[in-house]
Amino acid sequence: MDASAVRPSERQLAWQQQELTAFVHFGVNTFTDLEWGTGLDDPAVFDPQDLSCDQWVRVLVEAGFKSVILTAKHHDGFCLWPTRYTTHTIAASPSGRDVMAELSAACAEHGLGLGFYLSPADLYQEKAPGGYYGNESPVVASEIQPGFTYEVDDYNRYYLNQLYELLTQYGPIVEVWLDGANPTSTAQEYAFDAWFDLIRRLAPSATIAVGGPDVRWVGNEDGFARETEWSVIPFAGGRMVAAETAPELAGPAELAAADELRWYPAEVDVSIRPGWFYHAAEDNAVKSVPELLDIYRKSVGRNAVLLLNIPPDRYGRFADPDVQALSAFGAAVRSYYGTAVELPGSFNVVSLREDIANGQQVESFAVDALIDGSWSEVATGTTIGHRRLIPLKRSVTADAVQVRLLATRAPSPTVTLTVHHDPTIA
Ligand code: FUL
Repeated sequence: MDASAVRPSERQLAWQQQELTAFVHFGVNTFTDLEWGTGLDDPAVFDPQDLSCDQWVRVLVEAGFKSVILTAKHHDGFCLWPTRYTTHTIAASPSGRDVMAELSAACAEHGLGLGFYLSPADLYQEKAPGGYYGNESPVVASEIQPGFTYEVDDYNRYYLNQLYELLTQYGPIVEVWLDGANPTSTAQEYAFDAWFDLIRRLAPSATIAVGGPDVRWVGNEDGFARETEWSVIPFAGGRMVAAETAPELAGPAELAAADELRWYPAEVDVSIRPGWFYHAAEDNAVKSVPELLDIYRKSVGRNAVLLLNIPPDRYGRFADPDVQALSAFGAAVRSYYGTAVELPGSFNVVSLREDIANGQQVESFAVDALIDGSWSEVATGTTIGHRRLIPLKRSVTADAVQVRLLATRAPSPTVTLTVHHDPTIA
């Protein structure tokens, strides 16, 4: 197998080029102060008095985000759109406002991509009388819509119906996020093949992330990718050779054990606050700009996409500390990482990029700086991929820089080197 020959699909390439995507966790938990709802939460608690998806989207666009993924349904099963298939939705809440529709309109107006999280685990369907989750119903031919017939049980029919609504009623969808967590151990098979088929047919350019074939979970929720982060991933028997959380996914041992290689890039999901949902008690724990920039270097700067969660508060708005942090983070990214230092000059970050349309080829590299007439090595690293950012121990003043490719999978890949100054690095 030739790892140098593996290429991203068009949808994976477009996804990676976004670099910054936003997550929005919003739902009954916002009002009950929980991270995981019970499933029997009263829809009446969902009562944002000043809901403004427009505010979320304006803040995100200004901060440089390219798309947003809403928890249309979290594990508790409460739906933020008025689905026809359960009454456990915003339609039973005091305002009845369709959050998916309002977010979709704001995204269309401001040019932000829209994605959704539709939790496979569903505690309402598991616990409510007559619920479908784990009800041991038979697998039967089920017509979701004309032309969309699948052999599935009750819960998978419910899930496919909801996917159909979300993919057809809210404009173009760029990413579908299939979380793997399950708060209980109730047995329920997921008909992934049917789900993926429906998503591909209704939204061919949408990535199917985390539980899906296009984008993999990086393996932690703390905001960092690996120092060596490959997008070319070894598979055997249809599964990744190493666990998603393993320290190494695509080293020589994993490659040797593979019967297939796939382009399967990493996404780094992390929250701007300790929790995924809003809790007033965490208003003082919003990540600072230096922390966010550290996450940026360790995610976008390690060949991943950053999926940063910003949870709206009980009014239905991003809270002030989050707005301030996001706006300062966006300005810092533009100024420190969007603009290169011209040499001669001083810098404390080196940035390398491979053109991943041609695959991921660099296995190791070194960067040298021309200081007072002689070259000295200032940074070394392994993989590059879409972008690699390496902070230096101290600032360097140089006349020129050069990259040396020490090991590559294909001859002479094109690598772009720039240098940057980030004053927040201690
Ligand atoms: C996890 C979930 O259990 C959390 O509540 C959150 O949604 C996170 C992004 O994924 O698996």
